[in-house]
Amino acid sequence: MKRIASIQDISCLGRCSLTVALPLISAMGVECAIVPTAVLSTHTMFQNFTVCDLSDQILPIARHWQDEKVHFDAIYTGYLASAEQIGDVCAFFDMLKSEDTMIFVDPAMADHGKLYAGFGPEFPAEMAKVAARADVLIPNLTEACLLTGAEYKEEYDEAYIKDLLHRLVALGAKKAILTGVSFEAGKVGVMTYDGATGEYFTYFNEKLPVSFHGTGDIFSSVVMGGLMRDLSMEDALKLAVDYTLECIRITDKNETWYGVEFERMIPMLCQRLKDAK
Ligand code: PXL
Repeated sequence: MKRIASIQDISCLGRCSLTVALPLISAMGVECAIVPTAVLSTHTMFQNFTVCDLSDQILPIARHWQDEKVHFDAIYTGYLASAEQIGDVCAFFDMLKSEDTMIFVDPAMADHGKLYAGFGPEFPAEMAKVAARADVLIPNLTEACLLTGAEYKEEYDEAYIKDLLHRLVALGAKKAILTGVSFEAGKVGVMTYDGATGEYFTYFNEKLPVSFHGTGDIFSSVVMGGLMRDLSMEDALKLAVDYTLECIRITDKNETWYGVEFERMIPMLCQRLKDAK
């Protein structure tokens, strides 16, 4: 059985980060060890959320696991709670990455053109240090612009997206996956670029006229799980696009900040993995 470590926060309520990654990656048949970067009462779109920063736990956990000679097939980073944690997360890679460990980085810090509450303007340059270490880097358009200094646009063409992908690879990432890409009304999906082969890949499905919190974490977790279950990158991305769409489709549209009802669609994930055999 494959084993990964996921480094992100616990938002106790609101279906994002570890409360999404842990159940989805487990349901996909992959062990998911966790390194909580902080405990928040909710994600940061709620008002008056509490935060307990766990920066001082990252290196002690890493040292213990190193002593235990734990092997990870991937290390998946998501929301990091502060600029001060970035060095420790990079040290975590150095301590626990083996030759065959995939570094999978979702630079969860922004959406819809804006940084999440609590991050200052210096944060993206810090996150870029983690992004530089990625075998797979999976930002949305806002995060890609903040990481690379590109202008954020809501209207764009394929040349703009290709330029962003090249900039992400120039940061040091081996493969870049841009999420939330849309070239025509009613369709949304991904475009990827592999710096080693120079190949692009795109996949789109229906775009529903609603935006939910936490869907980026669902998307990344399914890609991570799919890759660990030996799906090709293309098949892992198709599964993530299709699964995220179905989760949005079935969810009550009045409660967007509680995230999507991904629990009800877990059988679809298991079925698609079975069909892929
Ligand atoms: O879904 C990304 C995310 C993760 N963790 C926390 C967040 C967010 C998005 O706002 O606030 C704490």
